Amino acid sequence: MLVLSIDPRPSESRSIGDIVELVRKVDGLLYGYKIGVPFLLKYGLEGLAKLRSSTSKPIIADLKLADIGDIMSITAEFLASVGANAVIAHSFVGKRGALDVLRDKLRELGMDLILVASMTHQGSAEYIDNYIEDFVKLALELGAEGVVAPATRPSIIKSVRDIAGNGLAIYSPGIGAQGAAPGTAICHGANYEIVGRSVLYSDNPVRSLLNIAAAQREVISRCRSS
Ligand code: BMP
Repeated sequence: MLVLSIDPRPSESRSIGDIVELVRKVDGLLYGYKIGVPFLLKYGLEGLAKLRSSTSKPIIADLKLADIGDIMSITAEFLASVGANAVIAHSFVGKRGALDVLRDKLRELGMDLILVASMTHQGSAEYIDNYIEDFVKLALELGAEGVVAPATRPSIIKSVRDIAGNGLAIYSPGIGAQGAAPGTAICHGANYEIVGRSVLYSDNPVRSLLNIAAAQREVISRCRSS
């Protein structure tokens, strides 16, 4: 139920080979991986291809696309060419000429669409959070696989789950570096918790991930038995 977000810094001393080695060690603890702009700037599409060949787990390309449909579709083709399984896009660009076009392209490519319903940072309340219900309904209408909702604000996850029913997976970032405790988002209705820097940037990423996975299991078993 954990997704590892691989967001290297520019000063990252690890090569993509080192990342692949880490992936081999932690693969069994994870549902999948999430990469974004920092990964592509650091390791390129070739790096993504290497990540692909090191795991059979889902790889989510989190570029938070927000463009016209044709251009988002071209981006999706690049990502599909190296085996990414899903793409995250912003909901606010709307359906017609944007997300409907992307959705059709992703279907053709055999990839999933994940839309942003709400975000972890405080500024999400300034604009995005006024439209959570619309965004979740849009995700359902488009046949998206899932939405992103913040582990930092579990009550939002609960309302997203209420609107989505079982129609969407909920991916929830914010564990660790942004302060959310492992397991909390899942106890509020999320399917997957996303963790990045508190694992990747720690002195011992494998141990950090093991600790987070154990904490997640404990919190989930407590909330499920209460
Ligand atoms: P970290 O655990 O290092 O805070 O990483 C969280 C990851 O989730 C980052 O890749 C970030 O881009 C992403 N994310 C987020 O933090 N908040 C959101 O609302 C949506 C995200 O995709």
